[in-house]
This record gives sequence, structure tokens and C-alpha cells, in this order.
Amino acid sequence: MSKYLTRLFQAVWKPAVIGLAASVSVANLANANYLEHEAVKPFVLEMVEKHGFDQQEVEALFAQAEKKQSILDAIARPAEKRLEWKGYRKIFVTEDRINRGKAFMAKHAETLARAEKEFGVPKSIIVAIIGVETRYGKNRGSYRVIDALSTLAFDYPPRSKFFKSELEQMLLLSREQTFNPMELKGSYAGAMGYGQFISSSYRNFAVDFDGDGVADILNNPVDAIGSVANYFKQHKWVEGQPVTGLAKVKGTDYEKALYKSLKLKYTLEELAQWGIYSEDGFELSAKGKLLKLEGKNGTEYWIALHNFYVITRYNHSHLYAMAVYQLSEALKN
Ligand SMILES: [Ca+2]
Repeated sequence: MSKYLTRLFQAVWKPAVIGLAASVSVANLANANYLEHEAVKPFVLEMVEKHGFDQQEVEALFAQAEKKQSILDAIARPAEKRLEWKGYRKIFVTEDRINRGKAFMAKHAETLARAEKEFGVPKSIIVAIIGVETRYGKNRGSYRVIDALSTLAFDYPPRSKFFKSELEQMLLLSREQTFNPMELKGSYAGAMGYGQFISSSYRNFAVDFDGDGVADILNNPVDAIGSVANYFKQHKWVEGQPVTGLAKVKGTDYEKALYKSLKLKYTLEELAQWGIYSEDGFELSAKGKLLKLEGKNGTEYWIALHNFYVITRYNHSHLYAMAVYQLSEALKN
């Protein structure tokens, strides 16, 4: 542990002891902190053994971490599961978001051109991601990341394994970047900064794009732009390839091509044999997935291609990827 971080942890730790003592005297201050939670002790010991963290320092963090019911409510009903395409689109592909996106694009034109060249990812896609995630940095999240990750790691069994891992990643990230873990803010799922990177993504994909020696995706839009572009490059975005296009369907065989997974299972040639066509001139040897969306004017069919799948690596939802795509198209005009 760096001296700097030790100092930060200590600064946190001292008041925490007072807080903990106080909470003992107030009967049933339930969930005021996570130190008493049965799953926390083994987690703390694991961090000590595996990564050499100081036990008291990590315990001090959990003494201040709080369970938030609003986080449990939010994860149980995300927009991606609640809404049809028409409702989802109305949130993310709006005049306001398009106009703000164009302003963001103009402001960061030089950085975006550099990112597009270096990573091979269109600036319209980079900006659309930042637009959908945080309205171009405006809503970066107001939950303490320690509260979000503790609540989901220790009180949300369906995703416990994933969020424990993210909690571990957050501690490592804080040590590496000399962040005070108590001060990190983000979404209800612990995603941070302009592009809402979770801790593991921060560690794996964030880049220092303005050359000041720090990869700061929390407050620095230049680093955020480079990092989103790098994320797409690392998830195999193919430069110059289309994302998706409207499709037409004939007969009833097309229903065979509807399945839940986001993976592309069939070639466009196979889809054509089932009566699914595109007029966009896509390569028939390419793989695609038929999407059936409930839009404002009824059912829409789309063929999603490889780069659409890459967008779903950012958020595992076809509604999300379609919103990013349509916003990116609107930003081009
Ligand atoms: Ca930087």
C-alpha cells in the first residue's frame, strides 16, 4: 500500500471508530454500516491475504458503508427490462440529447478526431455512449461507490459474486490511483465518470488521453473519450463496418431466428432463407441477428451486425445498443 493511500485510509479510519462506537450505543441502527454483516469479515480477510491490504483500514471502510434500499429497488427494475423500445427510445433519443451531443462534439472536436484515428471507433459512437450514460458528463451518479458495491455484493444474492469482484476491483483501483474509496461517486451499480466504467473496466480499459500521467475518466472528458474508444477497440469494434439496419420479414419461418441471446448465430444468407431481408446491401456471408422491437408505429424488425454486438459489450441490452446507434446517427447530421 502506498504511503499516500495509507494516509487516506487512516484519515477515514479514525472517525469511523467513533462512528462505530456511537452506533453500538444507539439500539438497532440497522444497516448503518457493513462491518457487522456476516459476509463482510471473510471478504476483508480475503483482501488482506490476497492483496496485502491492512485489515483495520479495510474494516474502517465497511464501518462507513451503508446499505441503500434505493439501490436494491433500482437493480430489480432497470429500464432495459421494464420498457419496450418505444418507451426506451423516448428517454435516450431526444432532441435535447441530440443537441447537447452536437455541442459536446463541437467542444471536443480535436480530441474526438484523435480518438477516432487512434482507436478506429467513430466519434459519433463515442459521443453517443457518453450521452446515453451520463448526458455528456452531466449525471455521473450520486451514490457512494462503496455503498453501491457493498449493498449489491452483500445484500443482492443474484449478483453477489459479480459485485464482490467489483468491490475487490474498486479497492485495487483506489490503491493504484490513490483515490479515497469513501469519496468515489457513481451509479447505483457503482459505475463511474463520463462513460460510467465499473471498477474492473476502469482498471482494464481507461487510458490517459491528454498525457498528464493520470487516466482520469471521472472528471476529465479527454481521458473519458479516449477510454470509451479504447473500450470499443478492445471489444473488437471493426472500423468502417455497419452496425444495424431495418429488415423486412416474409412468411412465418423468420420466427426461428428470434432468440434471447445477444450473440449472432446465423449468416445473413441463412436469415434470407427464412424470409428475412435487408435492403442495405450487407454482405450475405456476415453474421447477423434478427431484432423484433415494439416501436412507436408498431413492430419493427432490424438486423444487428457485429458492431451492434460490440455495443452490447458496454451494456448487455439490445435496447441499449439500438439507442446508442440511433443517437449516434442523429449526431452525424
Ligand atoms: Ca489524463
